[in-house]
Amino acid sequence: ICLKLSEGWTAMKNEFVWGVSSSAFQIEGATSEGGRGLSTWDVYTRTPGKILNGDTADIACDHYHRYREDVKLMAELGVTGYRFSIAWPRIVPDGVGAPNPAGIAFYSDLIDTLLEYGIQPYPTLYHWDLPVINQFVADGWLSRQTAEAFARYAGICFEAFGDRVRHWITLNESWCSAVIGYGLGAFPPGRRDSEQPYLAAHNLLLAHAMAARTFREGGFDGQIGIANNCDWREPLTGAEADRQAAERALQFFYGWFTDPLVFGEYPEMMREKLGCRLPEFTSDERKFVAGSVDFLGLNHYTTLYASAEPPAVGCDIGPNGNGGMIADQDVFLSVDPAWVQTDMVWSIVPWGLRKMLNWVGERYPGIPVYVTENGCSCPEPDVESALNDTMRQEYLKAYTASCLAARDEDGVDVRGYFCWTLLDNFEWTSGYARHFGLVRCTPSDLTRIRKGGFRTYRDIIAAN
Ligand code: PNW
Repeated sequence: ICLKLSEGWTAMKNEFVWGVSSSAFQIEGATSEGGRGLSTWDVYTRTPGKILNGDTADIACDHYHRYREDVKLMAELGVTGYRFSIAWPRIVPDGVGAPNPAGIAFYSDLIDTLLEYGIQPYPTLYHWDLPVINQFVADGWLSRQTAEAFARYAGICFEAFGDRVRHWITLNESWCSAVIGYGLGAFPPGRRDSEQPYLAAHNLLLAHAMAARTFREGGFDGQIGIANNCDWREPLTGAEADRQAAERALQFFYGWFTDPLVFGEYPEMMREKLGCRLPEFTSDERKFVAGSVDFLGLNHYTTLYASAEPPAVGCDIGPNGNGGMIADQDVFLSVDPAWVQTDMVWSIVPWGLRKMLNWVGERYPGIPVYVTENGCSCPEPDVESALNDTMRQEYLKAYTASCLAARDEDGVDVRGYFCWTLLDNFEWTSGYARHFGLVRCTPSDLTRIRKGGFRTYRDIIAAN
């Protein structure tokens, strides 16, 4: 019996998915090839002053032409899963009209190539590249029309790739779409508003739920989930007020975008605090919004302290801190000055991932979780520094250990870990000045160069 049990346990452990994550806009390039339509990010990157050094994603990693080489790199790494995103403007160039066969063919070939190498595809349907028409005609995520157009586009993907894809992710980091896009004004459409993030979030949630309904009613084989981001919030002190502040911060971050999809309602605390400023789901909507995820994704990078009162030190933590609509949560965020930071100015706090996974496991029992992004950007001005990426190597060892501790010691149902990311790429408003890759490449030298972290991650995967 013991032998059988241990065999069963080994089989379960072996099912753990080790993967890498990426997104279309950040790696593909070829922005005007293959019938691709324009996205809001194309327009934004071409607007002077928006992106560091005026970088654009027109070449990026040229993955559109080099995807076979990139899949080979993944095979060498030993991953069993690849989370990539499908560019909506490649599949439906004008957002709402006829599908584009060349776009469908590109992702179809990518999926076939992955399967040839025994790598399972985990496509994300929306990683921020909204077709411009949905922005300019429908006012983007402020309109329900965009959610409806998204569900239609999702249906086209299910039809085209559903015979080979078993795990679908609808939206990437809706918190960023809503808060950075409509609250802080740093992502398209660049709004700085205290109310729009709540409406954008509401339509994003409806978009997910409508797509999930299309998926389930279509009778496709497989599972559908979402990738929500959340950094850990640790109470600054043992005081009850700080514990509550940390809990509030987590509900305003992960709970905001997950509670409705599990329970059909925003977190009670948010409803109480925001009152009529928070949109409501109708009772009909609640029926298909609740229970619309088969699994949860967690994109996690860092940790901050949370407190009810301003802390004495370390309160200046940048645009994700206090202020704007973020003030609604009534929480002060700070860092421990002793924490080492990456060049995103994100602190390296590996135990935060374990606590975060426990929080997710407790709040949403019975739903499997995947770490859909986790990784580290290091200062790498040249090839030599990329080869000696000690910070990334240590980050990956510590964060994967923390992830596995949540599973093995705490019993959280964590099914996989996806490192962000395979290739150095277009890091949104930071252009090419940030380096998250296990492999170095730049638009001016597209040669793929394996970094030290590539070998570290390969060894972690080999040791399972
Ligand atoms: C995520 N923030 O972005 C995205 O899913 C990736 O596309 C991105 O490359 C990766 O993390 C690294 O940045 C984020 O300001 C962008 O809190 C900004 C924030 C968080 C995540």
